Amino acid sequence: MLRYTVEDMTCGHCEQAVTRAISTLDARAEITVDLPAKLVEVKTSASPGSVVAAMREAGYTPREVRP
Ligand SMILES: [Cu+2]
Repeated sequence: MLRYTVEDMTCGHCEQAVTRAISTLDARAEITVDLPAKLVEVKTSASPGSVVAAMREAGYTPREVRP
């Protein structure tokens, strides 16, 4: 499970854009977004680097949450 805080994800549109970006990378990814907490959890076989890159390309700034 990858976890990120995405401070610039501020509304439902952002949530959709982030979700779409990760889904485009891995159509089978399981994505959970907690918008009030600005938290994105991703279960994917894609590499963490590619997940971060996908969100950045969509215009957002993810920071990894370390366990
Ligand atoms: Cu937004």
